[in-house]
Amino acid sequence: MRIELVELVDVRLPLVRPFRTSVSGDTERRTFLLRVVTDRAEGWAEYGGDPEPSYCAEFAAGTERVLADHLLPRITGLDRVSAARVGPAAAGVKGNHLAKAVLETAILDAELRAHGMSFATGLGAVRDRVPVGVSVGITDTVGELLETVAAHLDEGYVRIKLKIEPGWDLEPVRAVREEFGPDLPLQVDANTAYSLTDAERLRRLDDFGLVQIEQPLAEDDLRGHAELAAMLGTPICLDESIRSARDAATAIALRACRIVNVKPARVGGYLEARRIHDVCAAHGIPVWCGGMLETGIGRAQNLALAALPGFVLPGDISASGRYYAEDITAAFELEDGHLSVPDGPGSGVNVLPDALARCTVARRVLYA
Ligand code: OSB
Ligand code: MG
Repeated sequence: MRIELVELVDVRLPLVRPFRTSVSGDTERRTFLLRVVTDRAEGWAEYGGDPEPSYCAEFAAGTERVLADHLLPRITGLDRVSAARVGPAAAGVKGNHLAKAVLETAILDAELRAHGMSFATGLGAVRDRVPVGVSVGITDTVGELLETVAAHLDEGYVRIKLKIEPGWDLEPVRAVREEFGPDLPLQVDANTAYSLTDAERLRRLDDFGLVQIEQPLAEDDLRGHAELAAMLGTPICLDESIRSARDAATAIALRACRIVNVKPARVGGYLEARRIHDVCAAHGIPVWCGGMLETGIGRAQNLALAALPGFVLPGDISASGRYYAEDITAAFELEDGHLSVPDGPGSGVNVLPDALARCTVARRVLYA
């Protein structure tokens, strides 16, 4: 397989409701899609980041430079390109996992399509449908939060994740727990908003029977997470801190987490995501698939990952309608709290040209 063309498509999709976290507040998703045309097939992937370096250090404009100036020159010359060859060929470029992920994933999509194989089969999926949860942003009032959670439970979601930050933690969590009862699988995500001096406050979350508390401390603070873990009854899950299978091995050895959120974008792609799954499975650490408000492209690929055997907790992979009134692929619908894992070639979904045109801001050829 040889690369013939790489095109970047800037898109803007309005969110059906604003999504606020401890680090960002968005009313629309602004990202880009990468289209890689090879001599065998065409592949698509979606950038997992934002225009701002708020979730992690990477951001869209910087990623485009990295792709154009540093990654593509190392990959487009290969006469036998494959997803597995991207990592070794790109090893001279430090970091930039989101950039590497979008490129490797578009190539993987093309490669699988060339073989008529689905992401699910290629990655080793063992399920045809997966139970899913929903990540609920910070709202202006507790009343608004309760209404939002009630609506999601009516839709059938099997677990609820609440975004928290200092000042929006004990009160909303208590209110949701009291309103919806002790059996609701409930968890929280702080996106790094706390420090160890908040340990006493975080320990009070133990009263609410949470499944996990996700990324309470800074992304580079594994030691702090280990100390905090020793003080909390609630299991700690790491998101931002885990950038590789080696990070997962280190965090597990340090007892910094008992659960891992796997996001392919954050770790450099689906191949490293699977290696993290394998390391965690070997240690008896449950994993689940995180989300970055993906369009149908990334959602389809994440569903395949979430169908691997070690993904034993419901992921942040909600139905299309939780995010977008109009997606750029056919919509994913919730059925009895589950989403179906696509089984067509590659991601199993195709970009709808008219829908894509409506949300496209610009297109640029990065390599031809
Ligand atoms: O920390 O998990 C996160 C969205 C954007 C950036 C970071 C996170 C999230 C979510 C939403 O929690 C998950 C989703 O439904 O896509
Ligand atoms: Mg998170």
